[in-house]
Amino acid sequence: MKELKIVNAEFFTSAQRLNDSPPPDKAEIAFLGRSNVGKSSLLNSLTKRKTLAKSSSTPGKTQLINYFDITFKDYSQSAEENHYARFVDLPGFGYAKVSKSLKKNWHQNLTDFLEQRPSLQIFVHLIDARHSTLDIDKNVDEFLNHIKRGDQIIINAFTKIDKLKQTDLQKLKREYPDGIFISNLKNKGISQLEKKIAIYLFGE
Ligand SMILES: Nc1nc2c(ncn2[C@@H]2O[C@H](COP(=O)(O)OP(=O)(O)OP(=O)(O)O)[C@@H](O)[C@H]2O)c(=O)[nH]1
Ligand SMILES: [Mg+2]
Repeated sequence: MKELKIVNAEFFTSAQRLNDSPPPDKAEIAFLGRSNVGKSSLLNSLTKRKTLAKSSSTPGKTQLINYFDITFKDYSQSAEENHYARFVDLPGFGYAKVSKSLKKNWHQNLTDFLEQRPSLQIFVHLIDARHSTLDIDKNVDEFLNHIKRGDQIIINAFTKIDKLKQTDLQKLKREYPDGIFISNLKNKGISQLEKKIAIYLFGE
């Protein structure tokens, strides 16, 4: 049984769209979801680097496709083998304070990227645990299930569970038995997500 942990994370590069993205030469994990849901914060939690991805209480903080090089170390082996992947922090869906044409442009860039990037292996769809039934998230889920290739998986990550009552959290967990339940504030669900990503990419 492998014991994979993230041991290093570095900013690699930013892109505006698929066309100016770096060569797809590593397995990639995309973090997507509504603006302000906690995508950049989750990336920082996973990598234990508080300021690696820029997070902000103002929605619309992440405006580019940001690539981060991630190193996993396998502690189960005496040789301590390394594995490599790339995290992709994406702009949020549904950010209202930009012009209509810019919004349309972003949307096109995002959907093209999600649909056509050959190296994408995992979609981590972040959903605010307090608002788990919004139309926009249903649309994202439908879209992802529609475009998903055989070699890809979708992980539903419910964020900000520290703001949820225990009874509501238990209900949500029953509703989504395969979900991951995250608090970046309280460091909950992070190692579970790390493990799920590592097992999918590099095996048990
Ligand atoms: N209470 C609580 N707040 C959180 C959590 N995760 C993120 N936040 C806060 O939510 C706000 C948005 O976080 P970001 O990580 O910037 O969200 P984002 O999804 O990257 O946002 P955009 O880049 O604008 O799309 C920040 O003020 C964070 O501190 C969490 O688990 N619990
Ligand atoms: Mg962000």
